[in-house]
Amino acid sequence: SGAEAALAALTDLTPDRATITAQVLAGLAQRPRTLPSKYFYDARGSALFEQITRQPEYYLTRTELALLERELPAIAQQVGAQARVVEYGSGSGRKTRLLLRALPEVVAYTPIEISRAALVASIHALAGDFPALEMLPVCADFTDAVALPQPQQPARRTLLFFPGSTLGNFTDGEAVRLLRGMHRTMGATGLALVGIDLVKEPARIEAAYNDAAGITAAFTLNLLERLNREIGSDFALDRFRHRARYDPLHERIRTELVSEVAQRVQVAGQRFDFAAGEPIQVEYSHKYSDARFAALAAAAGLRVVAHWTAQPCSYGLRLLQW
Ligand code: AVJ
Repeated sequence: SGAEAALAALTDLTPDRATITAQVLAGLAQRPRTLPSKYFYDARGSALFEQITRQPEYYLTRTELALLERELPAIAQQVGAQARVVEYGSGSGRKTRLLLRALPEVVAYTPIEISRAALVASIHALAGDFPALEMLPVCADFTDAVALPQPQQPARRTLLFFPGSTLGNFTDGEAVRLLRGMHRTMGATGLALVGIDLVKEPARIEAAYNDAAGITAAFTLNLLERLNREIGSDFALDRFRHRARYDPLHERIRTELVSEVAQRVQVAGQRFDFAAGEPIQVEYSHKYSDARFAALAAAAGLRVVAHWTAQPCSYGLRLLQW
């Protein structure tokens, strides 16, 4: 079947235990201490994220899906036929399905996803809908330089799809580095379609990261559970709590795990002492203005060639070119 062929072609560069351990130890040695948000996405983390996208407060996903549905004919016109689609952080593949349906004669699809469980599930789902499509999946951290598998048929251009405001999880310096990498991946004739959450009423943003059902809190705490299981740490899950606050100066949500008591944690044989109330910085979710986003793109040698914006929960799709 299509799914079997795709899974046989899977490039597996899943971060291993040594890589995760080294990055976690480096983050915990910093002040303030940090943990990488990319490690939220184990099988349970990806499932919790899907649940977040269905919470009433989390406006991002439903706004972006509606915007995509509305603007895909215009996007398809810009991209043209016989594109190779590369997606960063493909997750469940829900948005991919809309895109692949709208683009004419897609040559191949390469999802790059850090969660192997999410990647395999999305391949099964997409293979059913697009039986003739060549899928070349890559399980990897897309911030690493990854050599992408080449399609059998030549493509007219590469479309790099980076939805979900995942760019917002990176600081400006990291975002520029990532956009430069995308620029290299898509080449001179390529395009990038990037989804970004836009600045808006802070209360609305804060609510999205503090849903009443507590799914986001469970998602954040799952990071500690994952590390306990995979790298041999002993974080006490009932002694850290999720905190997400909007920082208007940097126009971003800052998500932290706050140590509720003074405590010692062992991580891969090293000891870390936490004071009562001490936070671990785990995630940023930047909210962009048009000017700020255009400046990031420009710093990476890219320019915004088309933009589409949804209201009232303002959210944008931007098409970038060399
Ligand atoms: C993965 C970027 C879409 O930052 O909004 C959701 C991750 N974190 N709730 C975001 C997330 C907490 C999310 N993205």
